[in-house]
Amino acid sequence: MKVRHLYRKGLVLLLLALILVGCRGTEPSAPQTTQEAEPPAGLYSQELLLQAFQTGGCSACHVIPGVPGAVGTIGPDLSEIGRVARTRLESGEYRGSARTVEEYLREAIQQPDAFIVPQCPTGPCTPGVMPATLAQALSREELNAIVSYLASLPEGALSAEGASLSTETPSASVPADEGPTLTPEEFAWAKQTYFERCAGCHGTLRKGATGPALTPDKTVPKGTAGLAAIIFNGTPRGMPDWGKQGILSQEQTEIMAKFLQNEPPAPPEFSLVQMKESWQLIVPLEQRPTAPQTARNWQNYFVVTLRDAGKVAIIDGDTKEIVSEVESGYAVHITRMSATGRYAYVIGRDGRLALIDLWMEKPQVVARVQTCYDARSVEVSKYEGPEGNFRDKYAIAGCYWPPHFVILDGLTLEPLKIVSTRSYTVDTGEYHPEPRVAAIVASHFHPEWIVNVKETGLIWLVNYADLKNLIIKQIEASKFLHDGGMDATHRYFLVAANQSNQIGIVDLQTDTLVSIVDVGKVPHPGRGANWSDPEFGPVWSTPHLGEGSVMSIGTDPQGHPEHAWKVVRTTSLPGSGSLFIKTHPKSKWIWVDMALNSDPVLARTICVIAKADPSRTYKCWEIGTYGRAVHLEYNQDGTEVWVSLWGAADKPGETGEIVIYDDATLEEKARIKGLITPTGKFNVYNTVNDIY
Ligand code: DHE
Repeated sequence: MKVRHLYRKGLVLLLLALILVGCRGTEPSAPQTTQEAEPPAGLYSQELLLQAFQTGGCSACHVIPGVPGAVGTIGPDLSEIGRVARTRLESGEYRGSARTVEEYLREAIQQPDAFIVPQCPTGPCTPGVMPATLAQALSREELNAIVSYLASLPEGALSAEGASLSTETPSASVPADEGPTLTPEEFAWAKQTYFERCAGCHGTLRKGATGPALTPDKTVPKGTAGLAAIIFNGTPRGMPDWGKQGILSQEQTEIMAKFLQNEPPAPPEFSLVQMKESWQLIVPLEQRPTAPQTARNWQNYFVVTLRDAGKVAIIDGDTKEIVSEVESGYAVHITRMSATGRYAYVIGRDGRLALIDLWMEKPQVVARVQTCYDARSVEVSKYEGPEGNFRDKYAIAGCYWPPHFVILDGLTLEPLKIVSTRSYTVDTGEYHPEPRVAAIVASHFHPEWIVNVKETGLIWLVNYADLKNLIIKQIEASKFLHDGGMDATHRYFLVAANQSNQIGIVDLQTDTLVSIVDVGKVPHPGRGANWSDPEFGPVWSTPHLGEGSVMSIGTDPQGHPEHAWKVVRTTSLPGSGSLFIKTHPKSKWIWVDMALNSDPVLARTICVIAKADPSRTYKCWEIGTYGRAVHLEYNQDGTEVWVSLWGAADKPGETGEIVIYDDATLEEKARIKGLITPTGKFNVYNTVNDIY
């Protein structure tokens, strides 16, 4: 008689023996020890088994067949744990005191560090990840049920067609409205922290994008312990290890885990009227300089995000001196330049937009406005041609919450027009209440912005020639659009649909979709890198968050039609977690980071690939002894590469610096020290001219 048949009846007799589990719990009940005599196997219902896995939070860290949502990658895959445990016991590799598979599994749950298996999905398994308190969260019956079930694997695995345990609707037995309770203080803290740390990837309404959805139907089955484990330890697909980094305590990860099991609180809307009320014209046009007041080469300025200081530093690329430090928005994100290069537009995650005049002797903010509560992108109007001259005329800010974009006067930031991006997804046509605005790029072919609407997967071409009769063309691409840039001719725009593992390509001359290309796991190009491959001709490259590779796509349909819009080359990197890649037309190298790799050494390592031999990396090295190496930018003449060493604002001596390399020799030239969490750096000339 097959075990799964017994499950269907709700009662099962398991006879098998058991291995290592990685479940965790926090709320103590009766402590259990290996000394206690336990029944060898149990009679238990599927409801009890489901409850047991949920209480232990096992699915957050492990793959467990038949258990809904158990696809965790922090601990070992338990698909065949019964058999694996038996082999381990027989091989002599095991060093604990268990004699049977069941004892082995029981020990793994009650004393997780008694025996550490060598390999976890992300690298070597380490002690202390699976808490010893797990067993305290489980009743004796629950523990027995887990042990018995795991011991039966793989033969005893529940089938997909089996009982509710193996369905895709895990919330069936746990109603979504039964989230754990929090005190008002805990709730307020979690709400704010979620906005600051989590909403960027998971969405304000928690419907998911760069990170998975965190609605109660998904989170309740994982349980407080399981969610807290993920928040604490991170995941190999790019979720930061908030606990291990020391940013959240164990207690705080548990409060956040409870918050996530409740319905997300509805955030407020933000109207054009509110925007206008927030608008400050600090230096009117007539009081601004009519010619550069500085003798410095302002076109070689770098505007550097000092993320956690809420500031940008304006650094002279020639002398490496900090010319000015300017207050901008909270957790400042990116800067773009006006078409003439004179103005810098800095957007903070809080939606505050600052306009900086780089012609001033000491650049300062000349206008401010709040565009929304949560923003990531800003761009300017760059078009000059038969359809008019729009250089420096408009700016556009793209928001995560509310999901909209705003068109503003380019010289004063007066808000002119607001457009919601709420609509229907490209694949199934479902209504999405929070389609966030990701990258925005200005076309050189038409008076248009390319506005990438993340969750719906639509690329909107917004024609700004007539704001009163706004024309928007919607191009069907792929869901989870995030970041991207142009090819070397600026005719084509390539954007990562990150969780779809695809790159969407648009022809900006004809305003049509060219292709959607499959790439590796979670592409993250920044704006990408354009260069000429010795074998395949002009290509645009992206690295990935989810795998250690750079993929290059042919971009020359005229000269190399056989390679156009195909991945023609994959270059391996030593690790995943890449955020940015960069090159320059004059350079013989392609530079790439691995900033979000969970190994601290790789996180501060950068690699270069030689354009002459792109089959492998030429050289990789650590740029410092702490922090993460992130984002690369060339100086105006393409002879230097600036890399940020992203430290921690509260660690004196390790807050961050910029390391400058000679691009010809790859030798270090200079360090600009004592910066607070430098991340993105935007060279005026290269940003204006889309050189990357
Ligand atoms: Fe970014 C670009 C969104 C986290 C540094 N980032 C972008 C873009 C988007 C985006 C949509 C493209 C803007 C454009 O071209 O118009 N970023 C997000 C997020 O949603 C995410 C994943 C999570 C969040 O909560 O914000 C996120 N980003 C980060 C960081 O943690 C980084 C590394 C550090 C920081 O300063 O915040 C970071 N993002 C950057 C940088 C760019 C960027 C430096 C511009 C790259 C370029 O060369 O153009």
